[in-house]
Amino acid sequence: MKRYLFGSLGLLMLIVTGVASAQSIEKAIKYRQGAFAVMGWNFGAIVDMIKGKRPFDQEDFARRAKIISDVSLAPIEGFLTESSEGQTKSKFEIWENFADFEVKMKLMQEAALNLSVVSLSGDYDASKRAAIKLGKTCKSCHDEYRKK
Ligand code: ASC
Repeated sequence: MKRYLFGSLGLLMLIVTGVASAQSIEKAIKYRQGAFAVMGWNFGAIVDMIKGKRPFDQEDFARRAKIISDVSLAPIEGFLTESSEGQTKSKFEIWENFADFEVKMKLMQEAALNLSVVSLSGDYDASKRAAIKLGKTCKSCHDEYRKK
């Protein structure tokens, strides 16, 4: 009877821990996706400005670039545990090549900071170049580590 009771308790604890870690993985996925959504929202507006689909407004451009730069520091934390299952486009390869993933994330952060600084100058051409550079760092990670 005792053995049965402790056996069941152990199983229950395993299930509870399993559900808890599944919940924290789900939260981590939502956290990084939220950060990318903020970055994508603002970069989309910046891309529209450099494509002439929206008037170039230096102040608005710089404000958005600063948001992207600040938020670019966030998503890496959402990748700390292996989480390529579930509602995510993240490939398992991220965790197989985590050092490379971190380097790519850093290059993106640097390009975002550069865009933020350059956009303060009001130099449209330099801002455009900096935005294209940032877009390339987004793409290099997506090509390798994001499911289609
Ligand atoms: C965006 C966005 C991305 C990047 C990428 C750049 O606006 O949402 O993921 O730019 O398309 O290559």
